[in-house]
Amino acid sequence: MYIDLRSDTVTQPTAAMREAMYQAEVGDDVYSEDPTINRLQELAATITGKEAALFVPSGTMGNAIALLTHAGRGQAVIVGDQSHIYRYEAGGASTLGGSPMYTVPTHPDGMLDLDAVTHGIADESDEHTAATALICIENSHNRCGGTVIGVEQIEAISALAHTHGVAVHMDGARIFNAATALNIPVSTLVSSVDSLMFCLSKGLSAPVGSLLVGETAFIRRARRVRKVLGGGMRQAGVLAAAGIVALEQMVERLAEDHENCERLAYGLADIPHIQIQPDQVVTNILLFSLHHGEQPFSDSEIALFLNKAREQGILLGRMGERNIRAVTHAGIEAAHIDQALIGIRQAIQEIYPS
Ligand code: TLP
Repeated sequence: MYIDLRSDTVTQPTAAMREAMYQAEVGDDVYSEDPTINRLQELAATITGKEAALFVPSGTMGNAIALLTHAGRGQAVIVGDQSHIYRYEAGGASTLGGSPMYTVPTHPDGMLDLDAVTHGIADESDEHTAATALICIENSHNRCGGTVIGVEQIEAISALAHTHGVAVHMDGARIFNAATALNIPVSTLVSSVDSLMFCLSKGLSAPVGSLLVGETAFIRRARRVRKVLGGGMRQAGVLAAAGIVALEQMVERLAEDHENCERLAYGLADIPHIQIQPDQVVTNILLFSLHHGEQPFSDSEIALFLNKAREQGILLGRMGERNIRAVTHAGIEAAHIDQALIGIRQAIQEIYPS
């Protein structure tokens, strides 16, 4: 059995989820007649403090629907240069929606550079530029290492956007991790954004599914875009049933994942050749890099390390040019972390015996 730290997407549905899926009452969701999906959507809207919600198959589709709904063809979207939307979603908004993406620098905590955003918002009167329709933010921030931005930072972006008649979408794939780290309700954290996508199938352990939330009129338009993308799923209440369990039973335990991630981070900081800032680790994701003296490990050395770690029973992933990512989640206990630390130390020792 591997200790799988590649992602929290590897989590398995719990026994309660499987039972709820088995028992789920279902209907045709394209007619809005699946009672379980309707219940999940109402629950999602309530928890996030938004008017309405839409169940979608994946986080990627949820973000694509949001961008296509907010920004029409030829209208621009401002995204962080480190954002999942820009880096890992195959250019959805531009490919499918004809919206150019303008990138702005991302600070180490995942916050967008506000000056760059201000300059990035197009001057309406200039016919050379595409009008800006949307700004996207991400919380927690994956590629920054699970970092979190707080209410005031989000409000600063929203205020700037709204002054210019621009909407704000939050990629909150792991918004419950962010809210847990800040110890505030999700609804408070997202109150100033126009739309939010969050995932059920990461730390919350559901097998499939994400939700897009926002105003009723926005969600009505988003339903049509979901249809265009083939995301109208008929009797998908079997999936929504697991999502309801995820929201009702799996949020509180996220704090354990954060503790385990911190434990891993401080343990890694003690291992030769590893560079990590353990005090920057606030949720369930950490990044570290490998160095030999002043020299960072080359690509092939990183690949060798990942193979050696695998031989030790530990699965890790790469993120960015030089970083290795570890993600904690349900099923990973403190004892697994201690075992992983021994294995990682051994893997490095095999490459550079001390
Ligand atoms: N992220 C995955 C990979 O794609 C990198 C992971 O293992 O972390 N937003 C954010 C911030 C995400 O981290 C992800 C998934 C998504 C959106 C997309 O969600 P899915 O995988 O459901 O399409």
